[in-house]
Amino acid sequence: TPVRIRRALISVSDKTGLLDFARALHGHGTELLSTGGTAAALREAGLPVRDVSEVTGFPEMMDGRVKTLHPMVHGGLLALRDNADHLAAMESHGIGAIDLLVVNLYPFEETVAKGADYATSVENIDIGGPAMIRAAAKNHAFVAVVTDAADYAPLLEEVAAHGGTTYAFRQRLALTAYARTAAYDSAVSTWLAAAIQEETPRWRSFAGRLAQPLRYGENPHQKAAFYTDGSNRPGVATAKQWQGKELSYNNINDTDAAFELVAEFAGEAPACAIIKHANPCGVGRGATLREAYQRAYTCDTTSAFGGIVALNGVLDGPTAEEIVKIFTEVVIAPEATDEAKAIFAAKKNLRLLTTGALPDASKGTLSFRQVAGGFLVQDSDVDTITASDLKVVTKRAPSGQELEDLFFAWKVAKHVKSNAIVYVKDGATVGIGAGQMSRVDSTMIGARKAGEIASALGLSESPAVGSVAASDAFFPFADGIEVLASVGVKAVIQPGGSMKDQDVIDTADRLGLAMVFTGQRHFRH
Ligand code: 93A
Repeated sequence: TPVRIRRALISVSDKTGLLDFARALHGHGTELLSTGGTAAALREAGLPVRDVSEVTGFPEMMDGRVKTLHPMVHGGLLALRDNADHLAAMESHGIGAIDLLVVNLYPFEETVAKGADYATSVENIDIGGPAMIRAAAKNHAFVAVVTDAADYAPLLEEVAAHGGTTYAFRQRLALTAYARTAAYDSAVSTWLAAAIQEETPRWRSFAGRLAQPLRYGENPHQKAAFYTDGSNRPGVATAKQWQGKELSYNNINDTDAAFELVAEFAGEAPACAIIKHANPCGVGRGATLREAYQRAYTCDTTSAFGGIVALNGVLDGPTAEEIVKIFTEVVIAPEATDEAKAIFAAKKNLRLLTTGALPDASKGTLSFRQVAGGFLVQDSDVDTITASDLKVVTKRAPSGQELEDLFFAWKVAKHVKSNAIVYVKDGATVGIGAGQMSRVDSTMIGARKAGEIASALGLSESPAVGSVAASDAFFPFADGIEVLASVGVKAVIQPGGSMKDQDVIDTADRLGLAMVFTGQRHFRH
């Protein structure tokens, strides 16, 4: 039988929706107990409310650190209503049963995100709230616990329909409650790890916070949700969405891939990446963002349709005008001008996200991959190379322009699924081969893509002629080098380290290619 809500304890930092909810409870005959600020808000709205301090017989003390941590509260939450001993204990100590707990916690995550100092952050670690939440959730056989304002309406509907809360409903609230306290403690742990610059605890603190249930997952028959990790890294998780439909699972995944790629070009010339299925189909830089976009688009005009566009600078009007010429799912940039926003406003479905800043490409977070029975955790791939890391292995060294393009190609290759081969000419990709099981296939696909640009633009020769190429991992055989040379590639960047390196170097020398080894690989699966 449903549990009638005779008494509710309400203690909320975020008072959104509180008054209507409390008024409705009062209307159902529920007695309201509250802590200081919450009680004051209810009283001001004319609702009858009892102070927890009256129930405990202790004032709130130590700056509020101790308000609800008392047997009169915890006994009322934890007592089993069908246990004679528990009932006797309640009776002899005058403990009243609490049937509903409504708590939202001190805003620790928000406080940290605002850049609060250490002491302020510590003071925002809620102790009494999580203790009550966990107590009420444990006793879900009898007690309902609401930790999210989104559950106010469902709770009232439940009460209206059943005269109280059903067991199934309380179970659901309990699991939400434990997810919340787990994420909360995880945020504290993550913050503390960052504050003391200790890497190890990060590995233990990955209970995320539910940010948004998604309509579905990668496919419509898969349920999905979006969780944030409390790191506040600028990106799709923290972005402001100005317009367009809700982001989908695939949108979020692709938008992240796009933005992390352009973050490689922070502080450099305007750069743009267009992503499809988590791979770039074009990356370009230019004197302006508009030019960077055009050059990224030109790399693969077919695949760019319905793509995700990321920019490393402020989206301006001219760039926006260029982008709206074709159908694009999402545009993400650090900022957007009013002019750009006005141009996008005419495209209702186009989602515009701004983040305020680019993420620091040299500082990663953790990357997760689920496998049956567990998951893999690793640092995200943040290593980069400088000129001093490069080893010229061929007779010919790359020219200055080639070297610049090699660096560009290498940065892009890091963001392409393996096996990755990236052709670049004058600061723009001209062919990308991604996700093949053999490296030579990726090499041929990239070359074919370059050929398609030539026919699309009516060029007499493929832009692969005179280009450079990056390979995310070593060439196991010389065949890939032969393909590159046959389409006109002049210089190659790759990790090196194959048993056949000598063969690969000899082939490059024979075909007049310059080649550099990075000693570092960028697998991405
Ligand atoms: O400082 S606490 O950890 N000590 C407590 O005993 C306690 N009890 C409730 N914080 C405590 N709370 C929190 O106070 C609740 O989780 C809620 O976030 C907040 C509500 O305070 P007020 O009603 O004064 O606005």
